[in-house]
Amino acid sequence: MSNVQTMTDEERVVEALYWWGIPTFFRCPNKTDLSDCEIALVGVPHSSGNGTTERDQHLGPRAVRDVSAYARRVHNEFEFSPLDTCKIYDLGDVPLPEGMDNEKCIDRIAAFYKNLDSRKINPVSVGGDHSVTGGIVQSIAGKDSKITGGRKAAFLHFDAHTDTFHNIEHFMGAKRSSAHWGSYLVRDGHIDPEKSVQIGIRGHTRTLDWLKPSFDLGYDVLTKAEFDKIGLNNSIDRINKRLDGQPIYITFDLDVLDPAIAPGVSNLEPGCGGLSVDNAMAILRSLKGQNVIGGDVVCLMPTKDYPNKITAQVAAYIMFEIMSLVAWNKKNNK
Ligand SMILES: [Mn+2]
Repeated sequence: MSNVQTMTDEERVVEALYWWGIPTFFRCPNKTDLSDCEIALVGVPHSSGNGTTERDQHLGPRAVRDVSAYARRVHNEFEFSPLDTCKIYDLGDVPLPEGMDNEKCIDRIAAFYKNLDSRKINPVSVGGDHSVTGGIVQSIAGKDSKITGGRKAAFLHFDAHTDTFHNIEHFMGAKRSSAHWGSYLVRDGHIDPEKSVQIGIRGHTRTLDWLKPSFDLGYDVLTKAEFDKIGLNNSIDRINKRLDGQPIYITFDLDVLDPAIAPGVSNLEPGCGGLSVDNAMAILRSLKGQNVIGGDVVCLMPTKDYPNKITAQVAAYIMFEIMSLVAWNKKNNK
């Protein structure tokens, strides 16, 4: 039931009830046949890449499926429906039978997305901890990628944290961990840091040189403090100049948002305010028309969410924005 134009009145009524029916992302058909799929919605229920938190991030995809059933279907600002514009399916979750072995899980994730890349199906995913981005992007960007045509991708990386550790070998045993992906994807040739921006970085850190690994790699780091200083419009200009014309992958750690609106995340930074939803949405929407190839929303912690599931709901709407950018790109930039 994906086309609002052809629904019966009865279908329209029950569809607006989030608890009605079998939960898939945005009520998209759950398919395993990829033959006509253009955009894949994928759950990556993975937690063992982030050793410092309770490991409940694997519950993220299920939580977003639950609430996304009543999420909006049209993009009012773009004046279109991504769900009626592209063939968008919920492909289910990446199977991760060795769940507590991070390295094996990253290999499983990479294999799953390599299959999508070989068919040029653009993925929009929900984690899972942030290590999932490493598994995804190593398969869809860089010299062997069909989706980027062999090019490196540019990151628009929303986060309170840089995730560019390379001065320590592992993170509580996980090597390609939630703290390492931003580094090894650059070193392995999948991401061009000179065209990428990390936005919203903040927190009470342990050292004064906390941004150095990102700068050493070549990223532009637009901290939350700097964002506040230069303002939304200047930030959007800076991001768009940097990313213009690149194959763009959006990775969105929910902890970039203020804890008041996204309390159910794995690594809270409550000591200083995060981005507002409006500012995050405005930055995302500024990429309309750019070559957005996919994205992910990560670090949702449903067991720490409020009973009204506010963080899961915010996650669903961020996912909808990314899906809309990819759908717009597919239809208008051929
Ligand atoms: Mn983070």
